[in-house]
Amino acid sequence: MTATRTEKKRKSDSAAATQQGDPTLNLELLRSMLLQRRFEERCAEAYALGKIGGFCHLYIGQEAVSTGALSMLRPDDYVITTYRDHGPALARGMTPRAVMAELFGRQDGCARGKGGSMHMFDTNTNFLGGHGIVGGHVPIATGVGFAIKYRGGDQVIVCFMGESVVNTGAFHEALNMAGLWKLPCVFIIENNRYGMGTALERASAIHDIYERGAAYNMPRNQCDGQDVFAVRQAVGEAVERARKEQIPTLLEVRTYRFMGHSMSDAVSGTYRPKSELEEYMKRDPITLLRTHMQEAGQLTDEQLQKLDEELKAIVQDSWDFAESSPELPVEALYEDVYADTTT
Ligand SMILES: Cc1ncc(C[n+]2csc(CCOP(=O)(O)OP(=O)(O)O)c2C)c(N)n1
Ligand SMILES: [Mg+2]
Repeated sequence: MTATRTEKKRKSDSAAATQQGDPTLNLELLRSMLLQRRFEERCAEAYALGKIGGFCHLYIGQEAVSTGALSMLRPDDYVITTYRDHGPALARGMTPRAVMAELFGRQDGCARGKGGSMHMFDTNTNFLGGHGIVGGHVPIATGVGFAIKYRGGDQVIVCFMGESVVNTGAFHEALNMAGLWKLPCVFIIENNRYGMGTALERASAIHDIYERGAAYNMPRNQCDGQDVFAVRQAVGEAVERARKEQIPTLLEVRTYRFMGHSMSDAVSGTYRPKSELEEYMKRDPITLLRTHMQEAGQLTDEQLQKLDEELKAIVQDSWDFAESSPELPVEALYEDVYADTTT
């Protein structure tokens, strides 16, 4: 790492440290992360019971990325992500009911149950999906960045992606255009070390993948994705640059998924040593924040238990809501295929 980059990282770390004293903010962050965790634990259960069908990729272990990043946005900003989208959808403020009903394939889901796990969408929160094609959504993010600039707005778009995305052609085209045209995009690589069962080192010629930003003349940075404060700091800088100067950023956030790639593979898998998983689980983002708050006297055991019970009840409510929501009739298959642009 060059001196400039080391300096940049240190700046991020120290500024992040100064933010850690706000108990109200910390409680909000904890709440957001714990909601995602409790929600997805029940998703795994519902999947095993056959209530959720199709693909289902859990976000467990990565919650500090969604919560940290999206806590730096305004409501009128935009968010787009991959199929690993339940966590970001909840962190953006989509209701657990709309997300769970979508997972259950029911008509009160955000996409009327037609999209399922990989396709959370919500116009109220400017959450633009939930995309199943690896790399396919990155050009959309660039397009949204272009639209913002064309209309003279000061919003930004945050685009999450896995680290495997950086080896797709769409990534290069989209980042080149964003860099060339100076679009207000914050590209966040959630580097959880694996693309399905393939380790980053077996797939990418370089391993500090934020360096790829150099090819697009883009500011770039790397931060610890298990530390919600570090994510907030790094994303905050990128968002400000995008909003005020319309300069895009490539940010690599180092994280880890605690579950398998999707519900179809085992928790650990044969592609990664159990000891590695255990080592990363010691840096559970929720435990890190919770411990920080407890040590700072910002959270008692009773408060934590109360919060946890409240969130479990919210998730149970979303499950009950999803179960009671009807399935669409078969004829509805032909609806929502084309947009009516005549009205
Ligand atoms: C174009 C394309 N190729 C292959 C796949 C199959 N596929 C689904 S997820 C995935 C791995 C992606 O890994 P990464 O980008 O690191 O994201 P993560 O799953 O780790 O969040 C692959 C290869 C796909 N969905 N799209
Ligand atoms: Mg990955």
